[in-house]
Amino acid sequence: MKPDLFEAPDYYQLDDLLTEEHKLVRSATREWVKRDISPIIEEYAQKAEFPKEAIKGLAEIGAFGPYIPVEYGGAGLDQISYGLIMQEIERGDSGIRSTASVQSSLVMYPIFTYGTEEQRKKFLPKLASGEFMGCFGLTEPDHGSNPSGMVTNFKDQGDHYLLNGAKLWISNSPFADVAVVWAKNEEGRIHGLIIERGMEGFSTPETHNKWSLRASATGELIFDNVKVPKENLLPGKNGLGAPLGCLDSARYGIAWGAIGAAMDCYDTALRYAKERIQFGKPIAGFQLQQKKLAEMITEITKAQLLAFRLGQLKMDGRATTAQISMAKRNNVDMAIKIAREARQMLGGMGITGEYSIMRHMMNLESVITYEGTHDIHLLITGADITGIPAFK
Ligand code: TGC
Ligand code: FAD
Repeated sequence: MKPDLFEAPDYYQLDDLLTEEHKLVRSATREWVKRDISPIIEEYAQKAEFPKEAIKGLAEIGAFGPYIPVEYGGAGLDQISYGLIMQEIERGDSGIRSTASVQSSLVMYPIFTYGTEEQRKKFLPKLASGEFMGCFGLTEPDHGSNPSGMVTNFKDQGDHYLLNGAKLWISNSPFADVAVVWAKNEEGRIHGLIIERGMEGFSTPETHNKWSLRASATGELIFDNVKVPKENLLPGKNGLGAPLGCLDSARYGIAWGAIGAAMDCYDTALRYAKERIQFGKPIAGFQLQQKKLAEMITEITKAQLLAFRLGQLKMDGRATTAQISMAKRNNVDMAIKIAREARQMLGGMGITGEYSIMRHMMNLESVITYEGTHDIHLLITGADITGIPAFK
């Protein structure tokens, strides 16, 4: 792969709106990605393997629980810093960002928000340091967009619960030490349970043959009469709103992350277009190529503004689920379109692993699907503005 010469576009001088802490957090993450991810990521994506050596670095830059308080091992940062970390990591690779998203928003967030003090103390510091890796089990083979139909269930056996069922498409499951799993009790109410590796009847087979997110490990969670200690139930919230609350946090991170992937594609295409000579001049001098580049920077700038304002709303406690949906949907769509255009600008070279664009493009096919598909997010906006849910 070519050396990482990334220069971040900031067409509307958004840096003026960032604090010194935001800039420090961003530059630490950017430097780590350049040093530790860019040189290795193509090889790991080609061999479809998660680079486990990235775990230590992710913990050190504060990517595991950026906004979790310091007393529980988190970085104690604000929501804009969290977004910037996700942006910079996804600039390197969506799969690495996925690992950080899952650990922070889908494992640490529910334990912090819905867990007991004992659960927080037991799990959060180890998750923040990367000693424990986590995964989040909501999706099932027959219930993806419609998680309320889930069939995974647990029964009260007096001194423990008995868990049965299966989850599919679970990021990090093949190597996770703990899984936050959503299952129905005997009354059909959804609860979160912390499942630990080693519990009898719990297995995590890996899903192979992915053309997307190849540097992220994806798998199943299978529960065959798993005895779960009662203290592993998350007591703070139940019902579908509990997992959906975690998704709000993860989707917010993805809205920022997708900007990173788009910036990398734009920056690569711009540099290539200025250097590549055809018909006696750089291809950047042709109007058709300029149209692509001009549209890319316009869309990136709009996405940056959307994410920044959403971050402000989130810090004020005013960001709604529908606002987060809009940003996730818009920014991932923006990124995938830019990746496709940028790929074409590199001609044949664009399909090789010498450049990051094709990898981003394929990764974004997962990002546009997980955490709510493109169409589900449109329906969330539709329901919000009309007051009429059209899901069913
Ligand atoms: P609906 O009737 O709308 O809501 C059920 C209950 O939940 C409440 N609620 C929320 N609460 C907190 N936060 C939110 N964001 C909430 N959204 C809704 C709601 O008020 C209601 O409460 P109550 O008390 O009345 O029961 O539910 P629905 O069944 O109609 O579904 C709505 C729909 C389709 C939008 C929802 O199910 C959905 O978002 N589906 C998409 C599924 C999804 O996103 N799955 C993601 C799986 S995790 C993943 O992909 C990780 S990828 C990891 C990586 O980054 O690698
Ligand atoms: P389906 O729900 O079957 O949807 C198929 C198509 O139908 C989609 O285009 C969808 O938009 C459309 N559709 C569905 N319902 C409607 C409707 N009402 N109206 C109009 N169109 C509709 N899940 C987890 O729980 N944890 C994870 O860590 C996780 N990681 C993932 C990693 C990867 C790489 C991938 C690909 C997925 C991951 N997922 C995870 C699962 C992901 O959230 C689901 O794939 C996603 O929610 C869609 O569910 P589905 O694949 O079952 O598609």
